[in-house]
Amino acid sequence: MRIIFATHNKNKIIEVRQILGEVASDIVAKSELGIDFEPVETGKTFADNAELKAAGIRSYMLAHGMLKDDDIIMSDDSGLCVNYMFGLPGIYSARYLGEDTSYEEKNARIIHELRFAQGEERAAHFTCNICAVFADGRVFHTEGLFEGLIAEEPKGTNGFGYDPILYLPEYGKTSAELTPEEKNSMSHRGKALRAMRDLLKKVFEEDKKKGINQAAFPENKEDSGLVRPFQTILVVSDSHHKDENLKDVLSRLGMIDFLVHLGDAEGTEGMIQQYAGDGVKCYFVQGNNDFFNDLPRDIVAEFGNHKCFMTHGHYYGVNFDMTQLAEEAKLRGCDIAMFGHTHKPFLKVVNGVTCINPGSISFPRQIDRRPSYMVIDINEEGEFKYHQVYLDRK
Ligand code: ITT
Repeated sequence: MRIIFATHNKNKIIEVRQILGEVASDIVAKSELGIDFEPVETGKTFADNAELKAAGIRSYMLAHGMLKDDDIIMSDDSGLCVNYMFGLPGIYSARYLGEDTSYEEKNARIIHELRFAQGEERAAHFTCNICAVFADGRVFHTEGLFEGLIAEEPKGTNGFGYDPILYLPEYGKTSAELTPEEKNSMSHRGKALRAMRDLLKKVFEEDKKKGINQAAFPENKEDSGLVRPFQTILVVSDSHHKDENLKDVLSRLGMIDFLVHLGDAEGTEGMIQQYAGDGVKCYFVQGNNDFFNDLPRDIVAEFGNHKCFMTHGHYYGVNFDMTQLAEEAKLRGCDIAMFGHTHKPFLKVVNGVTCINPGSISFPRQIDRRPSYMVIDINEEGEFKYHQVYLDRK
């Protein structure tokens, strides 16, 4: 089993090896595998960002044929949260006052911001969230805190970043005055890593009991007997800012070439693109709930032998029937019309145009209320094979 840790920070890798060495013999930094892909941290929490990094690297490895069946991609996101500053700099710790500003300046500014704060008002903590994404798509998180007070002045030269200003009253020292061993034994990252070590031990034991073999992950297997289609399109719609199911589908589906989102992503298009991975061409159209963006109302694109008209559907009366939609598709020379909006799966040829709705991946409205999506396999001849898929949950 191999752990790939998504970091540039050499000190982190040393600490990770010390703590997770018990559960994994092979721990490498992503750069050691030559991965220079940098997922963008657009999340609103440490957990979001840690997961974006790990899931992004997993997608990259999958797309580049680098992912082994029993790999675990891990990343962390950490930062300093100052109560008096409403939790800032928090997830913006590295970017606080600008990425190129020195930590002398950042630390001096925080001390200045707290010039009227006394005693407990100076409370602050480092947070570290660690995310492990398994090759088979499972995701686990652990979190650790390292609490103290913002010092009156920076002290100490060990550590890095904000260490000189986190004062630990019970030791009478700042974090930068601790030895590396002392800091690791009580730090946020040390705690989160030890919690991850214990969690992984449990997961491996459970897997053993259930007979799950980490190496039984079929999507990479050349000899699995599965014939991979020439190209694959994942078609989804109406996620409405609730992306858990879509994330799950993306991580389990393995390699896809295109992702079509037929509207009402409600602002998470960037996250979805990251989850899909760099190599996946994503198409997003504007839904009736997509405000403040410049997504196109309709898209026409060719896949295989087909020309597809993609639209949300509210401009073409799809709640009533598909004739207007089919007419518009024909006018644009398309033989396939993809739409969303109704939250109900649909596949029917209407006036010579194949009209497709994958249903909603998050808020289904058909009778059984199961979230759904569609996978279209394209063979070497450019022919389509449609798979309407339902998730076994509400
Ligand atoms: P990677 O993202 O490449 O792993 P990074 O150093 O940017 O490296 P984080 O995003 O986890 O790591 O941390 C963001 C910032 O939070 C970091 O640049 C520091 O300013 C601060 N920080 C996190 N942990 C810290 C610690 O133990 N001591 C001091 N500052 C810390």
